[in-house]
Amino acid sequence: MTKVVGKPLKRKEDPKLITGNGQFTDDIKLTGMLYMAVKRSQHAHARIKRISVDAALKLPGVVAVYTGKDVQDKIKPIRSIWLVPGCDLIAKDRVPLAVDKVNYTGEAVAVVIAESRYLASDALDLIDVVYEELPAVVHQEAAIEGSAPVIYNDVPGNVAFTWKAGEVPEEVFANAEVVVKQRFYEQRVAANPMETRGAVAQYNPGSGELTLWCTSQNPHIHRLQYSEALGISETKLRIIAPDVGGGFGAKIAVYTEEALAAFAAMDLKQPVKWIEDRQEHFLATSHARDQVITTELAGTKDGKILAIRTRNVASLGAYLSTMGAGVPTIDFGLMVTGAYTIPYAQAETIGVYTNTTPTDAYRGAGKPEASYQIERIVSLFAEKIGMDPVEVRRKNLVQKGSFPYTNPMGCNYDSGDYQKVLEQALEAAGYAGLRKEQEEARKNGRLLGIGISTYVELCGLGPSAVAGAIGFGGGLYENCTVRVHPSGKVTVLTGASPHGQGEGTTFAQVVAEKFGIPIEDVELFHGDTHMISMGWGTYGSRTTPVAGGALAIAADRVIEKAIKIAAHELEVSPEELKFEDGAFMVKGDPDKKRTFKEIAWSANNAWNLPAGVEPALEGQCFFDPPDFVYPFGAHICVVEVDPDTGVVDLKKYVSVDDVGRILNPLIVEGQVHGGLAQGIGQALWEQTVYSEKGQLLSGTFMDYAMPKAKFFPMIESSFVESPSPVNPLGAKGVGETGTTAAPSAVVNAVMDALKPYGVVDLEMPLTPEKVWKAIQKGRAVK
Ligand code: MCN
Repeated sequence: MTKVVGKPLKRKEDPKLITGNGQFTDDIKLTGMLYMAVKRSQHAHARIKRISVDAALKLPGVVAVYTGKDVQDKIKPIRSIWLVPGCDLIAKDRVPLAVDKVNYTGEAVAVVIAESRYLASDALDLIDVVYEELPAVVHQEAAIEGSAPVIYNDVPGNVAFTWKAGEVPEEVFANAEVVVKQRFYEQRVAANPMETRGAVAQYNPGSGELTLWCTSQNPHIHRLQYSEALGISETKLRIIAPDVGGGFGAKIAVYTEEALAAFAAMDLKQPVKWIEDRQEHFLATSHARDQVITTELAGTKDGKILAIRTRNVASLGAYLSTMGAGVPTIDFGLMVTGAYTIPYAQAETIGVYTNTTPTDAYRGAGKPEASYQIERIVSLFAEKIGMDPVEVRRKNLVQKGSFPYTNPMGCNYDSGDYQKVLEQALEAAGYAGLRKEQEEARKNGRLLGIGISTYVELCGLGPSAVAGAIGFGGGLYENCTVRVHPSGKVTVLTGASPHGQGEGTTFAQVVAEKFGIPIEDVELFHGDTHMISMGWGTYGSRTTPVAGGALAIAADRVIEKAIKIAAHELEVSPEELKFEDGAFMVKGDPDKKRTFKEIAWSANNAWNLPAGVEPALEGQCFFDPPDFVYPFGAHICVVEVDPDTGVVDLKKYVSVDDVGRILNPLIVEGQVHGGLAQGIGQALWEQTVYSEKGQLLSGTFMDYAMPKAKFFPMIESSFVESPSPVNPLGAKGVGETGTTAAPSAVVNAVMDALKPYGVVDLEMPLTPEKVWKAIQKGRAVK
């Protein structure tokens, strides 16, 4: 049997999806199904004086209309689950429908249930809501000024919390030879998965069971929260995440529309479907980033970094979303020192309510922000002391041989050889040659820039004890069942919930190799709370390190049991057997053997089992890893800026990543490229924009610039594999590496290109207009 782990196999799940045979939430059609549409506020901040629904109710085909008052005693607010401790957090939970006041444009005020989606939509126009507009505050820095409108009377200054970690003694900065300080703005972005959110709810009034198909990255968390919000037992609530067309973090959060569809289905005793349209998605699905980060670095003239101090003013939006407080605090703050051995670090985050859509996780969640500020400030430091940015990195990167390395915030970087990764990237990019080329280009007035990012990321979320300590309202272990059928075919059940990442293939590779069977014989099932006892979902690049760890152990348990049965049949002791290439062989007598398939049949028919061995062949594991994993990488970006138009042309992008042991290099490369598209998208094009009054100005794809394939050069990716010691597969997560690495690599490159004009920093996205204006300003100064 050839090895399959580590092979670039095509994804098993793709033929179904690319031939249009997937089943997404919107594909579900049930008899007697009704449709829900949501009436949303057009104001960012307003008192609701009156809502008249009579005209909507009179429209033929409209079955029901619910307002905030109708449901306030029936659906509880959706709690945020990440209540970060020690920061006096004032949590404002999402209410199902606004009752007295709306706090952001797009907030739901009523829902219509009708016989068709179109009727439901038409009826929205017949609902008359009378508002008294209030002054709104959109930007977090404005929101904490004394004169700002207050959104909640019990949240003075709109400050939801102030969080602090680490401490830098004052004398470190006071005595430092070099201090660099810069304000960075991580602009607000939207996740924009191809499939928007949606739900189909079906209630059985006889049994009291509610089935909710929804676009979820973590169905068990959705079950936990919707059972609480709707007052229905977890045993009666089945959440199914069917095929999910991407999530990128936005489908972790627990929202209210799904709960409203479920409530309506129970109330009307008919199935109800709600599918978000793209405009609603821009308005109502969580946004991300939106953090103003001021970073100070203390260092020596010869390039040693002594301390990092950050202050992050983060916009939470109008409510505290599911993981809203954790992203700019724990996720961000613990990683502010990046991949460097910096003795001192301090992070402070101020979480601020604003009249905007709530913010939450988006691919990387806090780590791209942490990585951006450290990678930018390190490059600015290099600039200030006149040292090549590569040299500064070489001097400060965590050294090979010092793993596990504990950073000043207490994170234990698991494994790696950061120098090797950096050198491989420099070699692949032809760094020395590039610098020469740049010199020549500058002589000719061409603006060539080279940017470097040596990021490290915290992912593979677990262990549960840490989750408890940081106020994460759940566990972070993972659950896996490996079930061997009588025919020898294998079903794998995981508590994770992949939605595009490809574990249907990589997990099958692991099982196929362990059992010595074809990969076609293994099927992965996920995303159904009635089928899988528990799980915490797919996010934080945790599925491979954590759920994959559970998978490996569960598969080993199957082998352990199968060996006992084979030994019994072959009349030898289990110690006398070895299991290789799908056969249980007597050591020294390999012809005396049983195949995996034969033992699958024996175990399941149970005719002749050894004493004390139960029938069937199934292994289960709840794996709670001892620590997180820390992928590392060195990315090099080359750009050329057109001085006349400000257009940034991406000329080259090289990535070298260490994501531990790789299960499938094709999928891993795809994950890196996907993440890069989003990371580069943030650097150059994407931004969610509000007007001063809180109107969303980027509510369509005409206004929100998504990355397009034609904008990218051929990305040159390669890998270094340092197995992680914290899980049985030795894997680190890969899903978020690109979004974490790319923004600083690109912005460092553009700033390098603009160096002749004295430009130090520009806020992302680096649109042609912004870049052109900076060049004009630079020209004026020259
Ligand atoms: N893998 C591997 N070897 C490794 C690490 C990973 O072969 N050493 C493979 C995995 O087995 C899996 C894929 O790479 O097939 C990604 O695995 P992992 O890094 O464990 O990440 P998760 O599966 O937990 O996915 C979450 C991550 C996150 S946080 C976001 S956001 C994200 C992402 O992955 N959203 C995605 N990738 C996405 N890809 C798609 N298509 N759609 C999304 O919504």
